Amino acid sequence: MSTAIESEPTFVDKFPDEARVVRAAFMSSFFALLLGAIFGIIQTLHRTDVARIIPSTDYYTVLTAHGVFMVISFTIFFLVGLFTWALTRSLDRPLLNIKITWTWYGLMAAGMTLTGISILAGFVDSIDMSADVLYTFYAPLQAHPLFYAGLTVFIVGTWIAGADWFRTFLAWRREHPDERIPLQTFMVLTTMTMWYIASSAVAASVLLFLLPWSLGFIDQVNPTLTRTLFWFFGHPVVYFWLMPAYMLWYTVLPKIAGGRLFSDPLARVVFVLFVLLSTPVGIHHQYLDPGIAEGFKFISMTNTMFLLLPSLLTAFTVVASVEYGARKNGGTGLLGWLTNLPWRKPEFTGMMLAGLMFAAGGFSGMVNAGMNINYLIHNTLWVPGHFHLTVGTAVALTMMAGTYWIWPQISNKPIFSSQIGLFQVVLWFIGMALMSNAMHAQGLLGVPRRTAEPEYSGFDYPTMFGGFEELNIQIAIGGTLLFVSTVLFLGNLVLTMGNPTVSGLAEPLPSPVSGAEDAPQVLDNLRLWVGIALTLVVLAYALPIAAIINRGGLLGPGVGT
Ligand code: HAS
Ligand code: CU
Repeated sequence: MSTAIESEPTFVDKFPDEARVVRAAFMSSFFALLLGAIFGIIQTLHRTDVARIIPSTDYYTVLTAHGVFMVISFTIFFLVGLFTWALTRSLDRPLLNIKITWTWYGLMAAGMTLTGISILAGFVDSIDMSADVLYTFYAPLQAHPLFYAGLTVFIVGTWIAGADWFRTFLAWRREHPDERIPLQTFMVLTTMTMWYIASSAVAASVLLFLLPWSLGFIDQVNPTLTRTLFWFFGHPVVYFWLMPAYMLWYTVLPKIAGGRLFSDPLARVVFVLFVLLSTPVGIHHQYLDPGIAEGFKFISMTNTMFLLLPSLLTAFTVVASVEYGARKNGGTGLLGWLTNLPWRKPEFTGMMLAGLMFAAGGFSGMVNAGMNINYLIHNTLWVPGHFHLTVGTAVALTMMAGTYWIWPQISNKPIFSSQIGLFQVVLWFIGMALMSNAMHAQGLLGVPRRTAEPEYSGFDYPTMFGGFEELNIQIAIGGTLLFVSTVLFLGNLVLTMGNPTVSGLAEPLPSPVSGAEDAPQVLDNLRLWVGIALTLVVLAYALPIAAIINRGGLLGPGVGT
């Protein structure tokens, strides 16, 4: 009895209503992960010709389901859960109105259900509905209106979530006029600022063009325009996935390592740089689009190279913070300190392996970003290799590892098995090392992405070893390990939910070595950053979009012209 009173309260003890929302968001996220994983394994085995349980005509339905459930549903539901936790925790005050919080969660869940139904209906021949447009849903591919309507509702849900957090922050600001914005709240607010700017373009694309076109109100659209609006959103969305992982690396990982964050000001600089630079780079996905002049592509490339900076700063700060923890715990030597880290904890090892993989993913991103080398790898399997390291590992593995740490905080239930957790995160690492390396290599051999039958044997690379077939086997084995790892993660979590509640699980986060007081005030001036960010967006996009509309018309060139 007395220990329960003496021990520090966990998040759920302090904020039971918010904790319920966080758990609901995480469960939606993990349900999507399960669906995404099932389609993932079907697809890996199909493409590599190991097992074909679906007809190749269903391949794009599988690919769309895998992509949408993984990168729109799994990642973003996790984000809203994590941000709700982080904002409430770091402001140390409840959200303004929990009914509003449940409303945005409900909208997101309803929207994603509609979109999911429209995709899955593609498997049922008797239903005249399909949405095989892939997760990059631009024209000329067209989906059933339900797909776009569901996504719209989902995105509106995220907008209300952002408003909920901003309003709660403003209420806190009135109570604490002179305090610095707490770091986690700063991360939430800057990420949402970026999200509002980015998602405005996809909302325009869906509401002005794709939805009316799919409903039959307009006959045609300008594909280059919808592609450009998509990528205006499509690049920053990758940082929307990444920022929850960065939040965990900056604010939780140093604590697990036994130390403290090295520098709060540097973390703020990083998030501000993402607000400024995430959006005016989207054209780096369109280097091969004929409808955009080279000069605009060059500007996008230059901005992209600047955008490497915040991630390189992150590599430095996060590793320095982990090293600080290791040295505090007796670590010595140039690399000897690495042995003084809690490698047995899945939350630690998972995040570190995710970071290590991200270094490789960042390098393949640099290759993508170079205008001339991009021509070599664009539309090849290299690109899925790249994004399975970034979103598929840096983000996904960090989210799983983070769950091992955060779930006890939001439920008062200890993790069922840390050993299974450790095995699971290592399995993910091995599976992804095999799969993504082979994907990169096949990409360099010229194997295309997004095709059900990439059979190259008998052509240029017929050899079993050191060639296409061997790489295929690596992809199949890697993909299978990833599936097993996901099942272990979810199983462990379900068993955790069955654990009895206990007390004493609180893990308060320590303050950074160099704290907010060292950060220049200007960093917290969100209005200034929004102003500069919008200016950069206008500079990068006004002329290309004007040229696209000028040449192709708002709704395409029109029949006969
Ligand atoms: Fe990307 C395509 C360029 C980052 C996701 N990217 C994609 C696609 C996706 C995606 C999904 O320029 C495919 C879209 C489609 O379907 O067509 N990407 C970049 C660049 C970066 C980058 C320059 N991408 C990401 C992130 C993603 C993501 C992050 C998801 C979360 N990407 C491109 C380009 C294309 C592209 C072109 C188009 C390709 C084409 O032609 O289609 C940079 O942001 C990367 C910066 C990262 C680093 C690494 C820093 C290292 C760190 C590790 C720290 C270590 C720790 C642990 C913590 C510079 C931070 C240490 C451990 C120890 C044991 C010591
Ligand atoms: Cu990009």
